[in-house]
Amino acid sequence: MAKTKEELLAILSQFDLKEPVVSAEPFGNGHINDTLKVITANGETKYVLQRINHLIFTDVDMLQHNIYTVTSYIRKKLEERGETDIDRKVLTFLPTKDGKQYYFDGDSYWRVSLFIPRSKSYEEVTPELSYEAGKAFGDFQTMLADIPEGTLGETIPDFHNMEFRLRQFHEAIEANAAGRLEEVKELVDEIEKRADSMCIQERLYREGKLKKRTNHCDTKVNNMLFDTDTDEVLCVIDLDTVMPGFVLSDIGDFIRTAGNTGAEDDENLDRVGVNMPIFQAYTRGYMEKAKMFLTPMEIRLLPYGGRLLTYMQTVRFLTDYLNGDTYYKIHSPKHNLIRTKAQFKLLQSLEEHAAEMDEFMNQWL
Ligand code: ADP
Ligand code: GN1
Ligand code: MG
Repeated sequence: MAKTKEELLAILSQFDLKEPVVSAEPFGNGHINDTLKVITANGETKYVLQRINHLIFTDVDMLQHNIYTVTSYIRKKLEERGETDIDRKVLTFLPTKDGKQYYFDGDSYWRVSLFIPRSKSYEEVTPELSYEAGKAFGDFQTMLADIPEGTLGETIPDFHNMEFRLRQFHEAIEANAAGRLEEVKELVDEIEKRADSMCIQERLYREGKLKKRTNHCDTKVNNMLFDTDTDEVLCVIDLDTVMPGFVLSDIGDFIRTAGNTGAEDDENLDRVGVNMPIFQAYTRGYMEKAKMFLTPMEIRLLPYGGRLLTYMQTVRFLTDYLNGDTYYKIHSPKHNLIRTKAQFKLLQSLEEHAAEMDEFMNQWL
């Protein structure tokens, strides 16, 4: 439900803001939450206001507790390293006037963070920026590697569990709620063909050969802020899904988004394919920071991570299309189908480049 300017200002007045604000305007292009930038009387953007999608993040207490824990933990690590300008290197969430981590207005949940000045996010990166991003996401995992087990909850249970995503997919096929099954039969077959080979992580975990680590779980290229002056990475953002999971998530989603020569929802499939220099640069940066905690098996599996996350996203978009578009925000009636086709095309391209990508990993094995 859209809010009026007055309603948004009333929501903002619940938070312990340091400066008076005059408006909040749409910002970013996420598929789940609503993000707004908050502007002060002298026209400066000072805060970011977000409406949490509580149909998806059903335990808002856990969500905000996780985010508070993660940001405090990273802040402490940055202080120990003697870093300066820390308010631009980790998100700062502001409490409400009664000391809570979010505000509930009767139908929606809201949170406010400090806007990070002189920063920008990218939808596309160069190999240089990709290398910086790899280091930053690797460092993010490193900083959280010693967070005690059990500290962070699973904000969306089984979020990147491929077996679970396939179960949801099969339920959607069974129900055929929107009557769209016939239209997507070929895509369904392509997904089924690969199902078994895409559940390696869950099997290795059950066999005790793979452990869970703290992951960001949404390492889309636009979930990172770069310094507008130096193009160095400042800060990892969008922390809703930071939780224990399998390590391939955080390389996989970056390859899926930044390592694509087309867009996530490109209608021109000729544009979609893997961008090898972006993959190589990201992997180099990531390995520089993460090599010390990765096992040889995890290193070997990193290119598989790109295929897995692209496959998972194909399955998730198609599931939503079959269900009648109940999860992702869509901008046209067939948006989820368009997204599915573009992700599947990327998957095929990743499959074609699998041997070359595997070979690239040999330098660390
Ligand atoms: P979502 O993707 O769920 O909409 P994000 O938290 O990723 O939400 O924010 C959307 C966009 O807003 C980001 O890609 C980034 O460009 C910008 N942004 C978010 N938080 C900040 C912040 N604290 N400072 C500066 N820019 C921000
Ligand atoms: C969603 O909110 P956003 O756009 O960062 C989704 C991710 C998907 C992504 C696909 C909580 O992320 O898992 O990979 O869309 N987030 C959730 O673009 O489901
Ligand atoms: Mg985001």
